[in-house]
Amino acid sequence: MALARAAPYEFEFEPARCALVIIDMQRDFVEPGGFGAALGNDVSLLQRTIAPIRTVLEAARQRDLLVIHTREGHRADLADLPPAKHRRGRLDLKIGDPGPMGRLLVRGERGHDIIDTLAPLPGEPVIDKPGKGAFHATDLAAILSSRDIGQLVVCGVTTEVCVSTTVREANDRGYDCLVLDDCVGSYFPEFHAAALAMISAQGGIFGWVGSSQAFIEALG
Ligand code: TIU
Repeated sequence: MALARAAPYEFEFEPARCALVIIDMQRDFVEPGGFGAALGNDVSLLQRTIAPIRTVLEAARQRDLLVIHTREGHRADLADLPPAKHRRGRLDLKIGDPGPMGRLLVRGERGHDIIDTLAPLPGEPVIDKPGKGAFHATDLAAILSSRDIGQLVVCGVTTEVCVSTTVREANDRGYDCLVLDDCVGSYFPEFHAAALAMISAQGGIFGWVGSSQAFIEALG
């Protein structure tokens, strides 16, 4: 057993039953000209997460933790895109429309893929998800179950959207989640802070929040 400093109290974990889950570090959210920018956001606010995620990713690979990557996006024919999600925002550039990195949030397009710095290695599962949560309409639960994973260490973007939705889904499915505060980011600093506070409040109502440094120290 390993112990990582965290809030509301130390996160106790067994590395062999623990997975690193990196949420949606796609060009579409992190780079200019993608879906995040089409929503009206300043994507540069997310870029501070890249270096610490890379460090955690290397530590996890060294310790043979299961590493799982997720990507939000849709089929090229948009058949899995709910009309409500398509309409939402009254945007000039919508999901499926062409942008400088290809069609926005469409699988197989350059913008949909994970940034080079955090590119998955062969053998690391990539979960393509049509929603915000990584469990909804995916095989994530089956993959975690087949590897006997009980705990998730969560990184990625954005803190209050896809990270929080996934942590809440995981919590209801019986997983312990540790969210690394320097490895998650939002276009809205105040939402980032509130989302993290909501996770660890009330005795860890959804899970734990700690730093990447504390987690890496605990991994040894
Ligand atoms: N808009 C926003 O903050 N996020 C998303 O739409 N997706 C993810 O968080 N990945």
